Amino acid sequence: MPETTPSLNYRATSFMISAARLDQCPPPTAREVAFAGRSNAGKSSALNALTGSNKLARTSKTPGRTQLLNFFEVDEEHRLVDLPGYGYAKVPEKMKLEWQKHLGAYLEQRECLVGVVLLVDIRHPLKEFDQTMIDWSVSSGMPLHILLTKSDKLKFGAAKAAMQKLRNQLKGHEDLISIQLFSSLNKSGVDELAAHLDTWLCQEFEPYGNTSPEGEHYSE
Ligand SMILES: Nc1nc2c(ncn2[C@@H]2O[C@H](COP(=O)(O)OP(=O)(O)OP(=O)(O)O)[C@@H](O)[C@H]2O)c(=O)[nH]1
Ligand SMILES: [Mg+2]
Repeated sequence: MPETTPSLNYRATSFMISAARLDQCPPPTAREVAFAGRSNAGKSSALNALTGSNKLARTSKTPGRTQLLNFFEVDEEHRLVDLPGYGYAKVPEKMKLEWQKHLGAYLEQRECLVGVVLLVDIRHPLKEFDQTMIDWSVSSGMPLHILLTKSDKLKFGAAKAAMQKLRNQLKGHEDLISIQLFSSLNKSGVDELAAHLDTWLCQEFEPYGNTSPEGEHYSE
């Protein structure tokens, strides 16, 4: 981390509000980083590990637990957002489409969003949703930080190899997309994540302007 980057106290994070739609999100008066990923990838657990709480964000063995956009305030000027998990098979199709619509609207229209943490279970790398997020990051210029979660499920060598393989797949996008190992269970990778968030959240504010993950401009 550059010496000039201030560090935020993620342990002071508190829950703000849940939103089902973009128009229910809090006013865009603070810089925001969103945590995205397939259902059950470990988004809520990672937020809890980062903030040193075991109940700030609700986690569950039942995929699809987080169905709303949950906003957390690190301080008045910095927020974290737990996004609904993508791809939970048992959710009715109509509900899935609703989620995708709201998720897409948030990602493409939220002007205070400065980066997205994409959580990927290290044992199931780059499913369709992950690839869509990567393509969107590249086409829109939105920085992406990939957490290979549940790294405790693999031996260290295998986890490193999985990270290297992903690095090779994303070669050429190093300026925009970074990758690290992460485990909420044994808290490994938490400091690296915090340092990365600091560089995003504490940078000069440049409003983000906007294409959807599908690369299309949003219109209502
Ligand atoms: N072993 C291990 N299990 C984890 C880790 N992170 C999360 N889990 C488990 O994975 C399951 C899902 O975790 P959540 O944090 O609720 O996942 P999520 O991405 O928020 O899921 P949705 O809200 O459904 O999208 C829970 O049973 C967690 O205990 C990890 O680093 N290691
Ligand atoms: Mg969750």
